[in-house]
Amino acid sequence: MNPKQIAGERAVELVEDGMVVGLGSGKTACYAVRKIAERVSQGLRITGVCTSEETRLLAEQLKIPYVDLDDVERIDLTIDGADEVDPLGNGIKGGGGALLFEKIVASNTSLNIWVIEQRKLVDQLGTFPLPVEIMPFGHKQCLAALSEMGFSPTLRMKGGEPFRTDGGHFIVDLKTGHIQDPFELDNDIKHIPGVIEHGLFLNLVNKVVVANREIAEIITYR
Ligand code: A5P
Repeated sequence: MNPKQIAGERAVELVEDGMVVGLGSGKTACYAVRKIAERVSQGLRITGVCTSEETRLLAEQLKIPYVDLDDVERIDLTIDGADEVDPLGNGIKGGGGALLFEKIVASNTSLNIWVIEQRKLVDQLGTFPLPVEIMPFGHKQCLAALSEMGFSPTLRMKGGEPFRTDGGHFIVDLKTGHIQDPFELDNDIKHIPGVIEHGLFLNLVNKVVVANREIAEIITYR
């Protein structure tokens, strides 16, 4: 079976009746959403909170009940994908551009679970380009500031236009190389005017479901 499917479906075993569940974005999270829909059709009662418009459309199509984040106090459990995960359970997310809503949802979740293929486990973060969500207003100046920090920023494009996030912002992908201190980088990037959020998810994930072609293993970090 596809490792993304194995990881996504394994994580859904942790979903319990009555939970408010964060529905992640990306291909791996999509397998989890489909599995949740299957359990809902068999009687599981959950309330979903979506991390992107794409996931909201999928939840709608699969008849998973969902509400806005503003309609709940807290999310019990969120299942989401990731692009890289280090040995301390820090990660890079946002390959699909949903990082802002994903981070807001993750920050308001009691149990965060990431679902990944084994190849995404790394010794040090930074091989995957770090997505940074920025304001369209003054984006050239923001890119210049990121360039001065030595990151060779690339404005993400789609169909000849800058890619727009669900929040209406742009995404810049940074070549950071191996990140020695992700907490320092978090602080440095956030201080640039125009930066909305970045894809470093630090101290946020509780469990990671890691899958290869046959099995899924669960690593608990915090
Ligand atoms: C969406 O913006 C991302 O954070 C995804 O969760 C991440 O890129 C993993 O995606 P895949 O599961 O599609 O690899």
